[in-house]
Amino acid sequence: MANVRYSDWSSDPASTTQGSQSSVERIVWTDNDDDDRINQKKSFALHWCFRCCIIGSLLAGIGLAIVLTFWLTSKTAATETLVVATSSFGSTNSLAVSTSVVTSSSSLATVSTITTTSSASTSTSSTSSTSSTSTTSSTSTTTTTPSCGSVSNPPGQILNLPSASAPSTYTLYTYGFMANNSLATLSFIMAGDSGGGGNFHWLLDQVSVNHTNVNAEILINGGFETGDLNGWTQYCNTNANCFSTGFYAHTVSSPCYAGTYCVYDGCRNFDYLIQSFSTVIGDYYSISYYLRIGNTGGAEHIYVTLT
Ligand SMILES: [Ca+2]
Repeated sequence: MANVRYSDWSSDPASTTQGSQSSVERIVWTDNDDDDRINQKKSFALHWCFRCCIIGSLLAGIGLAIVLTFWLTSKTAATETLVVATSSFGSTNSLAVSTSVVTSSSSLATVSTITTTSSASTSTSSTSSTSSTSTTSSTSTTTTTPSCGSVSNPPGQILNLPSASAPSTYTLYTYGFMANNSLATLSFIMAGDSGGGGNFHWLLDQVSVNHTNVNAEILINGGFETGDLNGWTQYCNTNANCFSTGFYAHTVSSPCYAGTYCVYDGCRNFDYLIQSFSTVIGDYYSISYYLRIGNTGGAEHIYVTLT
């Protein structure tokens, strides 16, 4: 059986046997080499498939990690914005704005909008506080309305001058004092023509109160240059008390001591021209004024008082 099988390959049994054996061995070796190559190729392919799977899995994992990181980061930032906006304002409007931040990806632009709202509310509060502090000083002045008609020895006289002693040209009168109150009142109480014609009258100009500690004039319209009695208060300046319109104290333009205007008073009875002013207790003040009568021979009388 063995010779038949080997005769197919050689006529010399011996050599054939030996040669057949080497051929078989070669065939076996050839088959083994093919198998080895196939196995090597298979293992090589499997090796690379395995490596590709690992690399692909790693890349997919990295990509997934990056996507998850971005997603979680944007969600955290939006949540933080919501918390900040709600705690700062606590109003319904702010809550609506911050909710849109969560659904929107552009959280930075929305944050700037919230900042603008905050500054607006701050300026509103500062405006209201400013207006609340604007109402402060108001000085209450207590004045007593004098009785009209005849006047005799009023309090606080610094001048008591009947017509017999009155100058017919402008004469300077002065009076100095130290303040013992925070308010003082200078009054000119004048009576003119007792007959009511206004022929006999007083002329008054350049009234001044100087705060000598600071050398400052504190009277308003002491020279009457406004052309009226602005800054002064009048009493008893009525037709019934002064006989007729135009006889109680009012400004005229001639004859004046200085400037354009001065005061004329020809009231039949006494009328009052008063100005109050603030004083510093313990400080010194100097009162001065120019005075004369219009015509001699009448029954004029004037009291100047400081109260
Ligand atoms: Ca004047």
